[in-house]
Amino acid sequence: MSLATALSDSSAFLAITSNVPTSQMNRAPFQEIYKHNQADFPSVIRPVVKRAFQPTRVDMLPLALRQGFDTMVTGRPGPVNIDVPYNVYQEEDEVELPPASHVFGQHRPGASDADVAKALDMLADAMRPAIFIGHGATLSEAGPEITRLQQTYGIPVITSPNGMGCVPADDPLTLGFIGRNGAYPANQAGRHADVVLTIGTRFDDRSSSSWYPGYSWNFPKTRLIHVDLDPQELGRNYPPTLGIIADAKVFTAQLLNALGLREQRGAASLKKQYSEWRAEVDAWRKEWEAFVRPNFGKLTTPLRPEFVVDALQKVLPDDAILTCDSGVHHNWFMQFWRPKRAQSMLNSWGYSSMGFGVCSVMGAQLAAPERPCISVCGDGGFSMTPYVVATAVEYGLPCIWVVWNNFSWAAIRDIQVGMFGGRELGTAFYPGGHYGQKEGKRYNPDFAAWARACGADGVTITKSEDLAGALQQAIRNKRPCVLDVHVDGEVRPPSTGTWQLPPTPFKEPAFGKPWVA
Ligand SMILES: Cc1ncc(C[n+]2csc(CCOP(=O)(O)OP(=O)(O)O)c2C)c(N)n1
Ligand SMILES: [Mg+2]
Repeated sequence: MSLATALSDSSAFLAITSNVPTSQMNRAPFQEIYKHNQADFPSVIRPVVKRAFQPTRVDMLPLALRQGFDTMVTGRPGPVNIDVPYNVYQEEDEVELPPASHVFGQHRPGASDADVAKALDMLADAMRPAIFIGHGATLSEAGPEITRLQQTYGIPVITSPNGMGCVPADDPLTLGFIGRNGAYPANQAGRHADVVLTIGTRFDDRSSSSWYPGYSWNFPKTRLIHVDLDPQELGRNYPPTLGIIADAKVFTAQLLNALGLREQRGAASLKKQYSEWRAEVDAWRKEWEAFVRPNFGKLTTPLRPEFVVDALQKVLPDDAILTCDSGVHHNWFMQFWRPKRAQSMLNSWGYSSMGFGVCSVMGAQLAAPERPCISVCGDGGFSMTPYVVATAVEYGLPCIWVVWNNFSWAAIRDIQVGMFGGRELGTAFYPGGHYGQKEGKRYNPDFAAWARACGADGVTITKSEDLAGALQQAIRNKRPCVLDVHVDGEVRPPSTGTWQLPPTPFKEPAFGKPWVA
């Protein structure tokens, strides 16, 4: 599961696994997978790693380690497995270490001059350009260059959740996420743009309204410049007008350079050329704000989702790291969270693995001991991996879990309710199961009591007024803490695009409507 998550989210992750002693291979000892090949664990995980290595002798280790590390970090990063038989850990040999890797810090391919010139021509011809950035932009640390492109030329930027934080959260040209759970101005800009420059994105179903024309995008009528380090991603879902295999940071710097030279040579200002478009985008942004903002301040029991997002936004310092789990709580954060720094909102995007947000907060805290690290996770996800609290206590990690407790697997319940005329089955938690449902009572373990049993702090929050103070106190305490926040599961995120699990029908957006170019 963690390897699949790492593969789909391009995480350099070395998994050292262990296998049976070589002398026992094919004898079916304890824990050997042997049906088709001896010690065959690498075959089990092959689909979810960039490469699996199985050094069966000590003298094979240096090369396997060197190749494993190189594979993990080169090109598009990803997980690598080194599977080590038990005896290899203990045996000795005279080995020759290969020379230091030539890979680190190098291999950042740029675009050809001809392609940079083509991209520049397309932007110069555009009246309604938009930039769409994803995880590739984050991993290559292209934020400063993309921000310069955004601000110098006045181009709106749409961000996938893993691209958020690369551009300034408070810039009016930072439009947020696109697709069903995106922000209205992002979908409007996506479907009305005449040229889209996309950097390190995949156009998956969630960031494209399941590819239905006019909901988020209008390719191929909209011309597309698609930049990615991974050739497999170019043209997967939309054929680009111009496809460029390059590192996000290197390419953006090349483009900035070319654009700067063009204006130095006396070309008309592109920022001015795009000014009408910016006014349109700004009007959409204001329309959206006027629609959503009133719900942010409502004091309710249980709490309204928007209130929770807003309270975290107000209380958490700019350097906080948020790790999100999978579920409807994540949809609310995709739509409304505005991370202030790159890599400060960590998501399981491609695989959407429940438990990721619950556990990854400890990794974040280990990597950034001085920064507040907060997991926003569902009651369902937290129930899958509650042992994390004990681990955090053991290692003295002051992580905070905001358990978004809506007493259900709400993401799944919402699909059922939407598709089956308001009915649900097995997706909300009641004392006595279905019989309890009739009485209207809800069930969940007492998560705050569990935290205290582990030696952490635990607070239950049922009133809006109590959330900000409890969160501030938890940050001050610098101790692991669970805030069990009771959130209203009947308030659903307003869709601004669409999404479909074929063959079930898709829904029209709750706010705004499609526009086919
Ligand atoms: C490991 C895993 N199992 C199942 C799913 C499918 N799934 C996605 S969201 C969800 C429900 C999540 O419930 P909860 O954690 O309470 O979050 P909520 O949607 O209520 O905010 C499920 C079962 C998944 N993404 N990952
Ligand atoms: Mg839930």
